[in-house]
Order: sequence, then C-alpha cells, then structure tokens
Amino acid sequence: MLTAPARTSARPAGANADLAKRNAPVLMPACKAPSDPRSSTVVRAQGTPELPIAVIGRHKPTYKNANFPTDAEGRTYHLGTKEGEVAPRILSVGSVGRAQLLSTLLDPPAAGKTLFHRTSSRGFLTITGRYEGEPVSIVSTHMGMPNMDFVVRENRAVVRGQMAIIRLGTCGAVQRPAKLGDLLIASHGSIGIRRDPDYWTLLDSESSLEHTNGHKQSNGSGGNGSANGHANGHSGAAAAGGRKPYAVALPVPADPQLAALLSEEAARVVGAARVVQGLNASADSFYSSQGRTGTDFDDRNEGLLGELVAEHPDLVSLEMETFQLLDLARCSRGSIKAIGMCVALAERYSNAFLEYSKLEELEIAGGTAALRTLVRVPLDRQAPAVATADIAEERAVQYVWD
Ligand code: R1P
Repeated sequence: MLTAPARTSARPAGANADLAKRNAPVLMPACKAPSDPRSSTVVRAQGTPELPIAVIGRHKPTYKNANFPTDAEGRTYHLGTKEGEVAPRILSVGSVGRAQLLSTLLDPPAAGKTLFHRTSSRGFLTITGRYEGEPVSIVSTHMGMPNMDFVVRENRAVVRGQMAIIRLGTCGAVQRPAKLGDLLIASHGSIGIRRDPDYWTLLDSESSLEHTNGHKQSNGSGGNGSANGHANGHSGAAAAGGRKPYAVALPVPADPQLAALLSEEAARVVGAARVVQGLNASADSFYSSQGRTGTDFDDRNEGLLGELVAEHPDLVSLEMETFQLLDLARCSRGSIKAIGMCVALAERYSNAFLEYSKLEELEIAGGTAALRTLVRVPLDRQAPAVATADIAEERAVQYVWD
C-alpha cells in the first residue's frame, strides 16, 4: 500500500497547568536558563568528569548458567546490571556521551545521593534515576542489532513487570519530507536489511563451474564472478540463482500507544513541522546495507535505496538498531512496549550532513520527548512473570531509585 509519511499534530496548547509547564521549552538549548532547576546540570557530551562511573574493567567474575550467564550477584554477562538497578522504563541511546548528556535531564537526586551509574566491562553504560518522579534508566546501546539484542534481553531479565523501551538514535533521512535535524519516529514500524553473503558465494561457485566446463567467463573479470561490475545486483541476481544481494525483512510494528504519545511529545518540544512519522529501516551495516557506495568492495548496492523506497513509500529513516528492538518487543509475550525515534543526521537523497555542533540540542530535544513519553505510558506491573534466569526468583530487591 502506498502511504505518504504522516505528519504529527501538536497537542492543543494550554490543556492544563502541568501541560503548560511541560510545554515551556520549544528547543532546549545545551545550557538552560538559571531559573530551570536542571540548568546547572546540563553539560556537553564530552568531558563530564563529575559523573561517577563504575568501570568494572577487564576483571570477569565467575558466571553460572551457560544458557543465560549471570554472576553470583545476579549481574548479566554483557550489561553487568542486576535486579533493582534498571527501571522498567528505558531510554536506549547509541553512544555513552548521549547517555551522559540525557542523564542531566533526570530529576536531581536527593541530598547526599547520586544517580546510579554502571559501566560494564563491555562498555554498556546504565544510568538510573527518576524523571518527573518516575524511575527511568538510560542505557548506551552502542551500534548494531547484536548490541540491541543484548540490551533488550539482559534488561528484560533484570526487570519485573511490563517494560517500555524507546530508542533515541541518529539516522539518515531517506526521502522528503524528512530533512536534516527532524525527529523521525518509526510509528509505522521497521524493516530490516541484511547483506546476504550467499549471493556472492553462489556467484563464485557458478563462476567456478563455468570455468571448469571451459565456458567463457560471463563476467569477463578474470575468474571472480563477484567482481563483474554489475550496477545493482539485478543481473547478478539472475546469475546467483535468483538471489538478491540484500534481503529485506517485512515490517515489524511499533507499539501504537508509544507512537501516539511520542509523536505528541516530540511535536510539543520541536514543533509539528519538524516531526515526521513513517517506516524505519535498520541495516546490518553502516555502509553496504545502507546503500553507501564505493569501489573497494563489490557491494552491488547502487540500486538498493531506490528499491526500498519503491517498495515502501512511507520509508523515512535508515539506521541500525530499531528493527531488532521492535522484533524482540513483538516476541516478548506482551512484556515490552517499544518504538524508535531518530534525529536525522544526514539526508541520503541530497548527501547533506548535519553540522555536528547542532546535534546536542537535538539530542536534548529528542531525549526530552522520549523521557516524557516513557513516564506517561501505562505499564502493567504484574504481568508477565519473567523466568529468564535464576535472578527472577522471588526475593526482596533493593531498588537504586528508592
Ligand atoms: C552509525 O553511525 C550509528 O549511528 C546510528 C546508527 O543506527 C548506528 O548505531 O545511531 P546512533 O547514533 O544511536 O548510534
């Protein structure tokens, strides 16, 4: 079905006093006015020496249960957190710097207390505190779908009850109306793009076969069928038994409640004209699977973006994690609500790239909208029971936000 990306509409102004208070900032600057209680804690992503970060380092404790490893304290293998340290409402961000920056939006800790920080031996940073009184965690997820898999599964294992996870990332804007600096919300869900190595394997084996049979090489490249310079894989696809060099998974939906709330909050923060809802695509690499071309490798991806847009006219954003988040949420037996939102850092259709100095205020804007959404979405605290590992056993839990 051909659908144009939908625009959000802003919530009517002045609905109530609380709303008016929340509506105050349009685009939050990196350093806010002194009257704002959080202003003194807004810092740049780089150089935040005052933030206490516990680095576990290379030391590894003893783990039990090869199926789902946890240490004697119940800490997960890659994220290094245990029950009580992670809130059911999670903001997943790509970089450690973004996590640190957005932690400055959290409620100031009570006197004598600090926000909970933990950096695992693999570099995953978890920061837990409260936002508007509600416990939330910000988790740096790094890049790519395998890292998102760690973040979703290992956090699921240490949190009881239903969870909400919002990814705030950066992305490429695939087509208009999405443009540089916009907040692109994956309200239509996400497709996944995977480079299929079998395509090249089949080309190579066909080439070898032809060579053995004494036929003239069809590619004229001197023996390697994957170096024949086909423009976009179409002609190569026929040669590789009809296979395509890039496999595209069907769309996985986002949580509709989160989509509605997030588009509303994003429009309130940056204005409806800078929020675009549509379909996201997560690729398994930054370069070939996102249609970035070059001559060093035989990628056969020149036609990839055009094919994606033709197949999915509502496609707006291209990045590397949201598909995994939505896929796991869909398979979580109703225990996870999830969505992704990205700052458009690049325009793939014009080749423009955002001035990096503008990124921080956009991260703050997106983070504000995401945190407001996280604390508003209703979650069922009872269901479902989590039985991933021994850590789910019933026992008194000390919550770091209490
Ligand atoms: C690539 O540069 C990284 O940036 C995007 C991609 O998804 C990938 O992770 O997101 P983040 O800014 O959240 O890392």
